Amino acid sequence: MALPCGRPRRLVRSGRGALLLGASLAIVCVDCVAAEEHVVNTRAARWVPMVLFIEPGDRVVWRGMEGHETEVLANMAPAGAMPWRSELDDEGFMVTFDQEGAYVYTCLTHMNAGMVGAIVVGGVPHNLAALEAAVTEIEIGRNFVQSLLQRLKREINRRLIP
Ligand SMILES: [Cu+2]
Repeated sequence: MALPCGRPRRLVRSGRGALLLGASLAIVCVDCVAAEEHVVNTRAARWVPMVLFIEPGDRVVWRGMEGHETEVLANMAPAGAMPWRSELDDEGFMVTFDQEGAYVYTCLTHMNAGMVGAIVVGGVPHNLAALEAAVTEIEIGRNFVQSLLQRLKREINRRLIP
């Protein structure tokens, strides 16, 4: 049974079907968005990848965190989303993203060196205008966040808009 959604599927046998011993095992598509885990790495004072596209329910794990921390920027996440902030050196820090939209984060230690990144959850984010408004509130590293948003929009156009 294949549904044309292009996402991995979690298949389970129903209890009743399993009892039928192969006569006709009932296999149902429970959900078409089985959670995936994505890795953001560090390379010098950069996040790799700088812009990451994921689906709701997916997890992001930050690696190579020695000397770094990850923290979502104020007002740069979808309304109602849980902000995150790791400790310094928190290798394997992990966030599960349930809310759709775009998130912009930094390593505060290296914000003035341009260590900013973005995560897009779901389709074309609904909060781009809010992100652009919030940029004006940033004092240190604003130009880096501005160029990140330009890159974010380019990648959205390339990846999400047919
Ligand atoms: Cu850093």
